[in-house]
Amino acid sequence: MKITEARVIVCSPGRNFVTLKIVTDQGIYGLGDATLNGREKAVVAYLEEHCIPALIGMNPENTEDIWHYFYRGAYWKGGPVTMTAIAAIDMALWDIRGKSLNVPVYKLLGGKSRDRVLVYAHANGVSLQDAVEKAGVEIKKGFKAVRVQCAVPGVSHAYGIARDGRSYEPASKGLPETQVFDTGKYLDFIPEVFAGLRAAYGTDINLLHDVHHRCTPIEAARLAKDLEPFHLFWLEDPVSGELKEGLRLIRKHSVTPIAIGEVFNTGFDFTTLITEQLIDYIRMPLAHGGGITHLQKLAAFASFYQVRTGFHGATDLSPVNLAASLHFCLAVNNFGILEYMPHQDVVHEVFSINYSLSDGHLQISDAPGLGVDLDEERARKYPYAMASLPVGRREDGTLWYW
Ligand code: KDG
Ligand code: MG
Repeated sequence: MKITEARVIVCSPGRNFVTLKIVTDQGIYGLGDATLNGREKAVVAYLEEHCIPALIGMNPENTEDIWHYFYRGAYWKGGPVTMTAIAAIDMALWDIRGKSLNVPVYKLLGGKSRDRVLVYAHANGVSLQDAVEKAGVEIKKGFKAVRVQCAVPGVSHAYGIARDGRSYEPASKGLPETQVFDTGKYLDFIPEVFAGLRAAYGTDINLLHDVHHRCTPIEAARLAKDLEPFHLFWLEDPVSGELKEGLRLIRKHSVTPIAIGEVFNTGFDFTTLITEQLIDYIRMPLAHGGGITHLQKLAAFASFYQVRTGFHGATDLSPVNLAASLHFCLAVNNFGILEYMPHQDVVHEVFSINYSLSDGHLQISDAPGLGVDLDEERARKYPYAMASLPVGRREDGTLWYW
């Protein structure tokens, strides 16, 4: 088999998505998600200028060699743009492999380790009472796990909370908007939210919370310790991704499980965290972490240390990434949980999907390959529009983590 063509499709049904389509001489094509929220065009250029010309003529069955060609062969290894491009190539090649063998991708990754994939829903409250009620709505829908974010009294805008009652979407059109954060108020308030949730719903429901890189190590240690009585499923990104040593301080003070890595992009970002047992869940998604080929290795390595997967799955990752994640999560033994934020209906005008939700779990059909498709004609109706993630500032104006 030979790759005869590859093209990048950029569209914006409700939000921007970048998709790589690789076509073979046998008429089979594969899709890969190349969306990097707020930096979409950088990945488009990387793919079009540097990867696609080299892909033409390659045998798409050689996924391992092709992965190393684009990773090691580039000399400039790692980074979100490079690794998103490599991930899209890798995902598309696994899609082709599944289609050419007429099997769903999970059967090529070891078959089913479980029947369905546990996902977590989102509850974003504008007040403590609203957060408790919103979590209740998700629990009623059948979710077994809910991530809860809450606006902090006295802080003008908090991470995860949509301003106008719409569902939360991380990026907004144009240049970044500014959000303000006050660590002291946040640290005092969040334990109250989880006390309220446990009082309302007891201990059966799995609760998660995303700190979104905003605490210093000692602040994060305090939060993890204060949240201990409420037995979170995980506390996510308690410190910034660059400050990996900060996780040591958290571990010294608390047994709250820790998830990190939605902004990491290679397995090398995780090796010390895993061998030192500083984390419990890997957040790096297939789409930003080099795809199935690389995450398979990281998951296998993590399994020796009983660290599990908990992939990022916000709406800025396309249905192609979600389908690939479902195949992966069905197959891998050390799966933990998968984030699930439903895409707007308009997304499914462009992407046809083969997964469905019931009882707090996602299931995927046995369609060959990844099983999702993209209608290029409909995609053209939704042209790219620049959008950005917010920037964070402290109340005195100092630029801070978002
Ligand atoms: O693109 C960035 C968003 O997906 C991210 O901010 C969402 O933190 C996030 C999460 O956990 O889903
Ligand atoms: Mg997050």
